[in-house]
Amino acid sequence: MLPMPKTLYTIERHILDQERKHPGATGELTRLLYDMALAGKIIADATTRAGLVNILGATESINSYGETQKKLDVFADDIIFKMNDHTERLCAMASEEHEDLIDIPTSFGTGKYVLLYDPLDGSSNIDVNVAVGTIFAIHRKITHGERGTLTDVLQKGRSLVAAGYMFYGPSTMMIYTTGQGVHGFTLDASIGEFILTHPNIRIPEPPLYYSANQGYEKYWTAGVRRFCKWLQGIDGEGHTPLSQRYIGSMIADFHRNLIEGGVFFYPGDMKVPDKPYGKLRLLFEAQALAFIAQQAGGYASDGLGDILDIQPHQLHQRVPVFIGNRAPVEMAEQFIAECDKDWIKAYREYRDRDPVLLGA
Ligand code: AMP
Ligand code: P6P
Repeated sequence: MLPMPKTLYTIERHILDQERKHPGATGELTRLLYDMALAGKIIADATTRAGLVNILGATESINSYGETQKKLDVFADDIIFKMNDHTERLCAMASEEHEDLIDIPTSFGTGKYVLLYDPLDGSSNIDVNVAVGTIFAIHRKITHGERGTLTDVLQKGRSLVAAGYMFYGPSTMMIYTTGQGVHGFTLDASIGEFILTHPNIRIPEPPLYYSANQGYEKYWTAGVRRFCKWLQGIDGEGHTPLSQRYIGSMIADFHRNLIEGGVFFYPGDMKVPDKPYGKLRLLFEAQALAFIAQQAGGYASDGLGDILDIQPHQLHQRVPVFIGNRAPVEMAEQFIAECDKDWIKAYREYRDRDPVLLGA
């Protein structure tokens, strides 16, 4: 039994204390956040036991990106759906693992929120026991029908009500924001509670790390290559190099830079000229982490501007990501503006398309 923590301030109490700042609140958002914490506990338990109960490995199914679905991400996706499909707090859901909008079953009523989630980000690392995570974002319903539509989902990150992630690492953590700062909780499995361990997280200065897959450097644009050299103190005024750390699980890489100071980037490139947008997903990964970074005093950019200001045009839209301390992210924007005119033109044509509201 671990020694009793000095303050037994659970995530449920923290969420409830935040609600008290909103006198007209009905408690719906509070209970939605509770449900996400519970889903995190269930997924954490399955993740730690995955190797024992043979839910490691891949299913036969392929997700909407053509990626083989790992059994654990199917399990995680199912847990989050079943946690939320009947609560009458949501008008729709959207998951990285589902091609289309997920409707609330007609047997249940609907509510005023939309939940977007990546049930198990970094799942390609599961079989090698590397930390993975769940990412979620919550928007308010903005259409007037009873059921949610794509219009309710394709909202700018600037409109988010809440966002967070569960991090299944040596400890299981849940980090979330509702626009009142960023707060981190560590699961005490002996009592089954997330305990406040990281109140009011602020990204420390100066940045110490950079995280990027330099195996792709040959495909990077000139501006991104110069940015990476700048981070190493090679290009520019030769400042102290940042240490390179790359796990290949975005939550793990992002979390280190949130706590220690640093920048993560997964840029767009010109390897495939009509796909200049990189790999990461705007609605299921980038918006939530951009909201968290902003609330922690950092910044997230697609290389041109704030990710929170991007108007999504499709559910599975991709986005280049530079996220962490504001100064290095702004340096990336500067190098790209100076060196990457062709890429900028190609990416803008993709990013600034009109929203596809089929099924709206
Ligand atoms: P509700 O009717 O309980 O869903 O809350 C209405 C609004 O009050 C929400 O959309 C938030 O803007 C705010 N709010 C309610 N509960 C919380 C909470 N636990 N943390 C932060 N904001 C909250
Ligand atoms: P690469 C995991 O598959 C993921 O979506 C993110 O968690 C991670 O940052 C990225 O892909 C890793 O991609 O191309 O470096 O293996």
